[in-house]
Amino acid sequence: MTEIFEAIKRSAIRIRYAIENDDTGYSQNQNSTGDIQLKLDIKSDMIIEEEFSLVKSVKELASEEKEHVEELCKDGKYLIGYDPLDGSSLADVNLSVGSIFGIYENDYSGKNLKASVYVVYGPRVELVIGYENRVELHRLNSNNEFKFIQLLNLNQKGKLNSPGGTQKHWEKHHKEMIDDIFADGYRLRYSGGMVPDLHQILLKGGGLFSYPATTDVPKGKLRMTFEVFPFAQIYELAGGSAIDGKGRLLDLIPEHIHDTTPCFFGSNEEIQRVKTAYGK
Ligand code: AHM
Ligand code: MG
Repeated sequence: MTEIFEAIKRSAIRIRYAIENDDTGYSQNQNSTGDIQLKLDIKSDMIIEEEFSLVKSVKELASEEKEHVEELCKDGKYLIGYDPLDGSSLADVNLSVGSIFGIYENDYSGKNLKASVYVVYGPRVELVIGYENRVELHRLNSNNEFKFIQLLNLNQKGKLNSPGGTQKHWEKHHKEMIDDIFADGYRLRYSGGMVPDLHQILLKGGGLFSYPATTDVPKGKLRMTFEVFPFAQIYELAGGSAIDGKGRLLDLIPEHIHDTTPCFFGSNEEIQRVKTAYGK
């Protein structure tokens, strides 16, 4: 596992350089979700593939930017599901973006997720690892080395609310729940990038991030393999919860690597509110 974390760190340093120096415009290509890819999406994907191709324990890659899985080392043990540059359309307005990695064994189901990592490219570059029983925060220093900073844990209840999805398409029970949360004094924090939004909630001790099913997108927007499962594991290991409205996100099994799901990540009190609202 250490050599996988090291490959992610090397990728992150190269991606950071590309974000700072490359063109933030669109390419001519579409990804399998139908999004037009940015040149930075393609470059970040290529960097990650290059770095993982040096790691013998990596059997296969599944990328948000690739239609099909890609076999690397046939005797490898791990499958990596990753989003090379999540929130990439925020790079041209200089907001934070991120990379997300799930390290799986056998298949891309939540229960076979062994470790999760994300990187936030913001004013500073930070890397969070969820592995075994803990969540670690690392930060890139001026020598281009990631240094361990601290363990991360969520409080039982937080103060921040990040409600995703187009509001005019929210279901009635979802809107009522979000209104209730704000009526209790929670503050709005939503940048449009799940990496910085979930990172903020994690570092500030708690709150709720939601990307629900909506009338226009009934299965939600965020993808299980590359985005949802890694954050679900990190939130659970930090002492919080992650559900789809009914049950635990990590109990889901995608039929296809690009499958999406409604998702809620947060500290336990806020997730209890979601269960109550969705149980109605
Ligand atoms: P992307 O993988 O195409 O960048 O999309 C994922 C992003 C998440 O980071 C973010 O939470 C969500 O899309 C925002 O969607 P919306 O613009 O609907 O709020
Ligand atoms: Mg994404």
